[in-house]
Amino acid sequence: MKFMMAELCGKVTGYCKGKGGSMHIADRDKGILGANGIVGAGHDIALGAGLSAQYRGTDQVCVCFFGDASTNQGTFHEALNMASIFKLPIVFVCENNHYGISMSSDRHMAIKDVADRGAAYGIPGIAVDGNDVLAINEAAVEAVARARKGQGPTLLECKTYRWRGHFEGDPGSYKPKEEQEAWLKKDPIPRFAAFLKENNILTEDDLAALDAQVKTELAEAILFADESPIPAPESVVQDIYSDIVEEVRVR
Ligand SMILES: Cc1ncc(C[n+]2csc(CCOP(=O)(O)OP(=O)(O)O)c2C)c(N)n1
Ligand SMILES: [Mg+2]
Repeated sequence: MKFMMAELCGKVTGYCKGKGGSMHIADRDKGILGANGIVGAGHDIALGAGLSAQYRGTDQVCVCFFGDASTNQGTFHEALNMASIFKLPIVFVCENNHYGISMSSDRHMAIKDVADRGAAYGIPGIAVDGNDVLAINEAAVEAVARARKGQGPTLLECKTYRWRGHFEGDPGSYKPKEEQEAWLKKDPIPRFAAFLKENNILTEDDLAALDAQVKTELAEAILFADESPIPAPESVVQDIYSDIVEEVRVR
């Protein structure tokens, strides 16, 4: 949490030394190849990661997260086709929040379910309630097992909703009020909390303690980011692929 917060604030202690920012957080030690500011670019990066895992004969599975609108990009279709014919160990997870910036999914695609797009490539397309933790877990476990058995990729569509605007400062006035209200009632956090209580897994006190723990963790992360230094100006030419910039600078 604290390295992530530091990265968001452009601090040297961040995951990418403060040079990736909110769009490009990566942690290769954890197998996180990074987010990408180019909508649709992640599908092809995942394809490469899946091919690499298969080529090296590991039991790794690449999990690729993306939005509903990104599935209209050519990269999505190319990646699904190639992943399918090579039977690559990839789980394509679409977080369908029903909007691409201000455009609703009803307007940006002619079908209801992104999951249907799997059929065009011979890939199982599974649509699940994206606000139900256990439903997602069940579908994900199955998709990962399938990938590990060498049976190829799965397209998992998790149907959910974007509560706020596309960015802070976007009032989201294009979202119908009734639609917004209906989705707010499906908040996955209280839903899962209720499940845990009903099944005597956690008590009300346990949940309150968990809540307090998360708040503390967040406060510590913010403090860590606040107190961390900004990167040195010369670091702008470090950690890049080419040394040309360094030569230019030295000259
Ligand atoms: C190639 C490209 N085109 C356009 C944009 C501008 N853009 C940023 S986010 C976004 C919408 C993405 O919607 P979706 O894929 O549904 O993801 P969400 O933000 O809803 O999670 C667009 C068009 C971009 N970043 N990259
Ligand atoms: Mg979206």
